[in-house]
Amino acid sequence: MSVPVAELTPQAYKTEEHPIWCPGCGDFGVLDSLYKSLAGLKIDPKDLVVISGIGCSGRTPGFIQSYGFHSLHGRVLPVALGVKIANPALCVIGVGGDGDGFAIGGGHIPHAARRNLDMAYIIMDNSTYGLTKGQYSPTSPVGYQAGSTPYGSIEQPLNPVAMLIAYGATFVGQGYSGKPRELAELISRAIQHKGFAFLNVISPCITFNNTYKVIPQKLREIPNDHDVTNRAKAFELALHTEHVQMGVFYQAQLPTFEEGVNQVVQKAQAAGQPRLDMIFAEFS
Ligand SMILES: Cc1ncc(C[n+]2csc(CCOP(=O)(O)OP(=O)(O)O)c2C)c(N)n1
Ligand code: SF4
Repeated sequence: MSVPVAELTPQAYKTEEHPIWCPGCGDFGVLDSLYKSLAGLKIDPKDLVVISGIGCSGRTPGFIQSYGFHSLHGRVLPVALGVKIANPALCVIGVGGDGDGFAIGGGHIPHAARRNLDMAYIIMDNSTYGLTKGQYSPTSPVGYQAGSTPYGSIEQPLNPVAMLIAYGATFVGQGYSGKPRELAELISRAIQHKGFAFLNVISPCITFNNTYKVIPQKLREIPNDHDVTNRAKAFELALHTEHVQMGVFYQAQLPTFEEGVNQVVQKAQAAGQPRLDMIFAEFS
């Protein structure tokens, strides 16, 4: 059932389920920003699907009044692709951790990005595997100490923003859970973007990787004069990892995957190809 527009306040997107995250977890800030952004855009819960993988951040769909899919570890994007192709009118938002997205799910990101599926994908990046007690993740810094790396991680962290620009995402941004007003604005821009919108959100894990003292000193707004249509400049900016740069690095307009699929269907129908349901009917 549709919700009247006037009733779409941030509160309206809350479910009866209360987040069981540790008090102080950055994911609260991301969730709060999401509520604000959904209310600002007046997205009817019946038109919204929130899809996650597995992890602390993967619990998010349970806290948002919408359709939701808490899928398998690393499988946000294949599920999102199926949902969006089946019903392109839906607003599709993917959420998950840096481990979910860049470790086990890493193979899906380049393809969702280059296909330009029209969805927003939000990584809650705490540089650790929160749910499984703090093992190092693909974005953990060199020297990160935890149960699985007692002498410190020896691996260079990957750079999510630079990767997504290189993969061909048509919207790439970064935010911080501790700046919920700015983050809500970024999320709104990502949702409104027609195409694959990626947001890397630094979201500290207070229990296993407490970066609350470090991150605020590293925050920088992307300068107003940055040209978001210049891909080379966006990539250059993304390489300055000494700072956590907040804002939109890159944005471009390209045909979406759903538009392409629709054109293929029309061409096949014009060529007299049978529809899938007709083929299935032959075997029933
Ligand atoms: C196939 C599979 N392998 C491993 C796991 C165990 N596992 C669950 S969540 C997780 C990592 C969580 O880290 P992240 O994605 O960064 O999310 P966070 O908990 O930090 O939000 C792992 C390894 C699993 N559930 N399924
Ligand atoms: S373990 Fe870390 S990521 Fe998980 S709920 Fe607690 S603070 Fe958040």
